[in-house]
Order: sequence, then structure tokens, then C-alpha cells
Amino acid sequence: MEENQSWDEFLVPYQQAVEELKIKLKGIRKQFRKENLHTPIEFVTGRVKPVDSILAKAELRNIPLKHLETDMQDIAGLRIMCQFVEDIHEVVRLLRNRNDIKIIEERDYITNKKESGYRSYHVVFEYPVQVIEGEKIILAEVQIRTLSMNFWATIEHSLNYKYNGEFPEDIKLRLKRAAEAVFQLDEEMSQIREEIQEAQHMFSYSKRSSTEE
Ligand code: 0O2
Repeated sequence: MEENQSWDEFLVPYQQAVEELKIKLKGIRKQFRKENLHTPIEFVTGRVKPVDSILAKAELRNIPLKHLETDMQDIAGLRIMCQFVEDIHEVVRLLRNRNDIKIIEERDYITNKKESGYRSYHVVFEYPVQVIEGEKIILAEVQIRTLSMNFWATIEHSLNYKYNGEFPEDIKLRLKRAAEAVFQLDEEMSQIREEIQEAQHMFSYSKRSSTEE
């Protein structure tokens, strides 16, 4: 951010990027549904980080305001919610294949969950935005998670506000237990899905062979 720049001015390309990316990511969902295929994307949200959160994070991480563009990767933030853990990996593959974004970092908090119990897959990428002055490349972050991981993260995030980041030990423990329950739920759902798919496969196979007789 330049010294004489206003927040409104600074945030214009980020707002533009979030709006464009929401449309593009929702477009993936539409295409899957049109083809009558299981869509790996359940829903998409996006936001530009509020100025007070930018300032708080900059102070916490010692990021000078003039380095915001390069050092704060989630001013433009998108979230993709999926039904199953397998869908998260499918979404990551889809993102890697796009040529309108350039991935610069992936953080896999699914395999390596955070100390808090937080699980999600983060992809940081460069995205070109067309502004009046020409093209501006900004950084954006997309967080990809299941519906249940999102449920946990949303509640933990709002409790964080209440406790100002300092959870009492018993709450911390209960949140970790809740995160474990979310993990078990996702596992169970994946297994149920696999069994349904196998049963459908066997059903269509036996139907085919009976009509061929
Ligand atoms: P917001 O906008 O309020 O969500 P790190 O150094 O790893 O702690 P970094 O480098 O910013 O942090 O990257 P990270 O962890 O990949 O991404 C940070 C964002 O991930 C957070 O944004 C949250 O959205 C989410 N996140 C990370 N850890 C947790 C967690 O324990 N609980 C919840 N609910 N969300 C988490 P911000 O900056 O908090 O802002």
C-alpha cells in the first residue's frame, strides 16, 4: 500500500478479484451439474478482508503496510465447501489445471492439522485483475474444506472473538474433541459414499449382463 493511498483505492483490485473468482468457481459447480455429474463444489463464498482485520494481522505479523501486497496473502479470500474429503483433492486438481491463476503455495492442513484442530486445504495464487491503469497482479487465497470442517472452523472462529484468542484449557480440549468428531464424520461419509458407488456399479453391471443374455 502506498503512503498517500486510501484504503478504498487500495482494495479496489481485491474486490474485483473476489467478485470475478466467485463467478468462476461457481461456474465449475454449474458445469458439473449440467452434465449430471457429482459436483466437487457444494458452495463458494468470498470476502475482502476488512481493514481492521488487515491492520490487526499486519501488527501481529510485523508486516509494514507498504509490504501488504506481497506479504499478506489473504486480503482477497475465497472459500470452497465440499461434501467429501475426496472432493477437496479434486478441487485442488481443477485449480492446478487453470491458466487464469498461478499457484504459488499450497498448505495442506488436512494431512497436517493445526494445533487447534483446524483442518482445511489452502491454495495461494496470483491473479491478474484488469484495472483502469492496466493489469494488476494480486495475491489471493482459497480455503477448501468439507461442510463439517467449515462448521467447526466457523464456530471456533466466532468463539475466538469472544475469548480474544485465549481459550480456557477446557474449551481448547473440547474444541479438539469436536475436531476429532468432525474427522470421524468425514471418514464415515466417505465410506458410505464409496459403498453406494460400488453398489451402483454392481447394479449397473448385473443389469447389463442380464440384458445381454
Ligand atoms: P480471517 O479472515 O478472519 O479468517 P499461520 O502463520 O499459519 O497461522 P497464515 O500464514 O496467515 O497463518 O496462513 P494460514 O494459516 O494458511 O491462513 C490463515 C487463515 O486460515 C485464517 O485467516 C483463518 O481463516 C484460517 N485459519 C487458520 N488457522 C485457523 C484456526 O485454528 N481456526 C480457524 N477457525 N481458522 C483458521 P485469519 O487471518 O485468521 O483471518
